[in-house]
Amino acid sequence: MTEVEQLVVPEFKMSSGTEMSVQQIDCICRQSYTPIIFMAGEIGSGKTTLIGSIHDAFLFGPVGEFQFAGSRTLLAFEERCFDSRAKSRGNVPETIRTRLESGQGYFHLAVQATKENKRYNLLFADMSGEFYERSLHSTAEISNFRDLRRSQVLLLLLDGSKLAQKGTRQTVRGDAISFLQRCIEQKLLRQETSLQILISKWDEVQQLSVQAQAETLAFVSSRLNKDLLKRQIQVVPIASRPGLGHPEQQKLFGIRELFPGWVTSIPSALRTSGDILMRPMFPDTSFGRFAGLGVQR
Ligand SMILES: Nc1nc2c(ncn2[C@@H]2O[C@H](COP(=O)(O)OP(=O)(O)O)[C@@H](O)[C@H]2O)c(=O)[nH]1
Ligand SMILES: [Mg+2]
Repeated sequence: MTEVEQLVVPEFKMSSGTEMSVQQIDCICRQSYTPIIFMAGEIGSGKTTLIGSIHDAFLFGPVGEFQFAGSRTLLAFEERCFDSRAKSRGNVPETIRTRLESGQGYFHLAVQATKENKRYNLLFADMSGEFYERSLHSTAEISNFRDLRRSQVLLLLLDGSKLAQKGTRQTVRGDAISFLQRCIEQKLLRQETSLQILISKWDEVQQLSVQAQAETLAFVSSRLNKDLLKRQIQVVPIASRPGLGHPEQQKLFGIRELFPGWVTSIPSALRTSGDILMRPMFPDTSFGRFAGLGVQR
């Protein structure tokens, strides 16, 4: 072996592990279909804790029928849940605030379905709460949400502890309605994007009477519904990281049921109504047989 040959080192491409920008996610989206789960909500509504807790749960084992299969943003995930974990050994769990300058960062997760041995990619967009709040005061600011147009799911997080109180609930619901109406007017929220209203910190609402819990749910659903927004809406109570005193299995309360739907949501470009795209154009050739195996829902 010559001296030059000895010096040749194989080239490895390593990702930095930090949050990804919208330009950086294109390489993931080109490789395989990748649903984008877009998170919006005021500062402190629990967006960052939600993704941090999903990552945390995968460190301990599968989530439902999915197991962790990799991430290009491991460092970012770790950063988000480190503080939260450390504080949860104290009294109240606490998560670091998403910095405004980071604006909207993407988090990548690859999971493997244990039953069908199939790998899925998905991306979470964590939108700084400052942008949500600014968009309520200025129509121009809603343009910061333009990437919502390419998302399969919009998670709008509303702080459950504020919704449970009569003094604050009107503002939280009113802001949510204004935000959604602006997104619809600006054609950022497409009809095919699933809209899920997540009532966060449900562990705090659960400390109230059963009647107060039902009232909180009814208060949200009475305005945030199909009649007003002309589209299907799911309203789901969640607790990503319940406070101390709640059993371990209550972690990801409400999210475990939603997660499979996020993983398998199909971008509109791949969705077909009827079998037009799926029907083999050349049924007798190998190409035709391949085309016949198209995506089905
Ligand atoms: N009790 C409780 N607190 C939570 C939960 N999820 C988030 N929080 C707390 O709410 C605060 C704001 O959360 P964060 O994720 O930073 O909100 P963001 O600004 O929307 O990203 C933090 O102190 C979290 O620890 C939850 O499920 N239960
Ligand atoms: Mg945040």
